[in-house]
Amino acid sequence: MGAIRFELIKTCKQSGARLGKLYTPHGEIQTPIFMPVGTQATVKSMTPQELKEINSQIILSNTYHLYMRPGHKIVEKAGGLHKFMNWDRPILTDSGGFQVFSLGPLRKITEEGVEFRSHLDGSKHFISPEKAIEIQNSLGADIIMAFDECAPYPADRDYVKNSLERTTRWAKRCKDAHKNSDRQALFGIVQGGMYKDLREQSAKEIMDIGFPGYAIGGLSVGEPKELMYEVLDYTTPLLPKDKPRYLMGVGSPDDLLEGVIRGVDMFDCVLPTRIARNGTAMTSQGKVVVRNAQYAEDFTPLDPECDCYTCKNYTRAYIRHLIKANEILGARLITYHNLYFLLKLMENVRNAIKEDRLLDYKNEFFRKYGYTL
Ligand code: PRF
Ligand code: ZN
Repeated sequence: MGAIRFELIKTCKQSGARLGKLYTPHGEIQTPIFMPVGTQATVKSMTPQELKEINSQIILSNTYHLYMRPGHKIVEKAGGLHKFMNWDRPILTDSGGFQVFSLGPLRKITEEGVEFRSHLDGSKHFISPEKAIEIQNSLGADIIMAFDECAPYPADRDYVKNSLERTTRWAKRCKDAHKNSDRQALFGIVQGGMYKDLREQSAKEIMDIGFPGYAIGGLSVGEPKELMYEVLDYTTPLLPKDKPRYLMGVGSPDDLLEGVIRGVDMFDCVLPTRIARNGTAMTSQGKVVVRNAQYAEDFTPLDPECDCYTCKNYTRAYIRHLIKANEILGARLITYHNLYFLLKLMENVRNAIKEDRLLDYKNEFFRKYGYTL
């Protein structure tokens, strides 16, 4: 018995998008879904109670950060990540591969794994595929990720080919090291950069190893949006229809719509929470940089079409004041709204798929929203 079961409910006749249900040890997830990011075992500024209020079904956390601080052994002692952070719904942990590679000059990649210096105190550490799984087994998330290498963009073919082949060998080692496959589903990650034949090679190799779900990594790494859509156009059809598909690190409203239409079921991104903290809201009319002077006397809500707690009770002028004064409530109120906005968008997307009208919904959304984010 595996840890999860995926049910493909239907495919939208107009767009090809998928509607599904993912059953996990901590409950069901309606897909397509957006996963708020809680890097340090907290979705910045949001209590689990608030996350539930806005219907977050699953959140993501990070192996690398929790390994460095407070340490996976402490989280394990607490009874696992769910208990530690008081979140009883599903959690997915990313493997740390991507985060470690983001450290730039602080890291060295070998066949064995990645050596790096801590972003906190400069101390030396080593993460191998086996270690990434050991840490994720201690954290106890419902879905865990293979340890991969995300090639930078741009990167030449030889580099990308070597890196995807190492990612395949690491994926096999991750599967062999995984101890809790009855409680935690390990997803494989397809790499291959922007090269069609390399995406095909990676998808085949990762699928040959066999996983209960597949992620598409190596996208949204600085390439033009059109190129990402093109890679998705040929990559998602390579993946099995009966398993969930997760596009890693993607979460602007337009990318969510374009991804869903290309057959993606799961997304995560720091974008809504990150831009909230510097005073930017995602709204039905595009992004509103509420920090700007033009909103100083604007006594309307962040998004007039939104019915979240923030929009029902506070004005742009007030939230702008909070942000300018560096008051933490400002970041909290925008974070709450931005996550509500994306989760609501995904709910609307699921309803549109049900009724075979996702392309109509997308066109209507873009007409109002513009293409600003
Ligand atoms: N691999 C992993 N995590 C990721 C990515 C990846 O390629 C990306 C790429 N956008 C985001 N997060 N393990
Ligand atoms: Zn709102």
